Amino acid sequence: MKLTRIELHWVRLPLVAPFQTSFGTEYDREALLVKAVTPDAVGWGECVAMPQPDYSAEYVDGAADALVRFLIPAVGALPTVTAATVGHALTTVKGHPMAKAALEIAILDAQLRQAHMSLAEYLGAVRPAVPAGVSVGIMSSIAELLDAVDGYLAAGYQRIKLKIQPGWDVAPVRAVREHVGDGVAVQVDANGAYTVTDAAHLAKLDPFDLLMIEQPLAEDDLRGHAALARRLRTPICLDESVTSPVRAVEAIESGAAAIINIKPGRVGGYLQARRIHDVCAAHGVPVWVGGMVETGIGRAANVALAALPNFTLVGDVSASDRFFARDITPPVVMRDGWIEVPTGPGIGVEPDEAALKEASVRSEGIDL
Ligand code: NPQ
Ligand code: MG
Repeated sequence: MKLTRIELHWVRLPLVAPFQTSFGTEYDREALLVKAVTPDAVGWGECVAMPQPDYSAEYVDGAADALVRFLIPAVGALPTVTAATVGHALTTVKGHPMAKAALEIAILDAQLRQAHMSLAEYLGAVRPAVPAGVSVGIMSSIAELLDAVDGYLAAGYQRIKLKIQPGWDVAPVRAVREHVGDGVAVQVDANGAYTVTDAAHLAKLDPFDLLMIEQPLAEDDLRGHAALARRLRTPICLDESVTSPVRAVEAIESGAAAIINIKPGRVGGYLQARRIHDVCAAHGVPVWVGGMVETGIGRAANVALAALPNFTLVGDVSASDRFFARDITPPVVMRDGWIEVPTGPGIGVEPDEAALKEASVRSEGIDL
């Protein structure tokens, strides 16, 4: 395949409600879309970096700069390109996994459209639909939280994830567990807001039968997570800490993680995400697909990934309307708590011209 042009599209979509986590409150989603053009097909990818380096070191304009100055020229220099060789061509550029992931999936989407194959089939999907889970932000009161949880359960979500931080943890979790009863799957995510000295406090979450506590400590603190795991009954899941297959094995073997959240952007792409899925399977560690408030482009691709065999836990795989009144693609929808795996070529969706135009902030094209 010959790449002839790459386009970057900056978009901004208003959120249906503010989304607060331990690192901040978001009112809209500013995202970066990558379009790969070949003589026979075009493909789309989404860079999941946020406007500021709050979740990880990457941020939208930094990712765009890395793409324009280093990543796009590196793949543009290849005489011919397939998705399976993109990762290797980009190894000389350190870091920037979200930027790399977006470029790789745009190229893979174009390649699969040309081959009339779905991303799900390419990756090795084994189920036609995946269960939908939802991430619930930090609220200003417990009453407001219980209302939000009720709404998501009524909509059909099969698992609730509560965002926590110091000052918003034991009381809201207790309130939700008492409100929903024993039968509902609940887990929490701290986005690294605690330190290992909070172990005794976090152990107070143990009575509430949580599926897991996600990323309680800092990204680089595997040793701390392993120490914390020895103090908690609630299993620890790592998100931000797991940046590669090697890191996944370290997390598992050190006792830092019993479960792993896989986000293709955080680990440098869907192919690397599959490798982490595979090493976790080999270690008997279950995984689930995380979410980064993706538009329909990234969301559809995540649904395909979630259909692989070792994605046995419910992911942050929600319908488009969890976040957006109007998505830039035909919306990802949930029916009876399930989301169908796209079967069309590539990621199975493309931007709606009018919706993309409405959300557009600016665009840039690079001819190769
Ligand atoms: C997580 N995601 O698992 C994150 C992080 C996160 C769905 O909880 C705008 C863009 C807001 C990306 C908030 C979920 C976000 C974001 C949180 C990502 O850690
Ligand atoms: Mg997380």
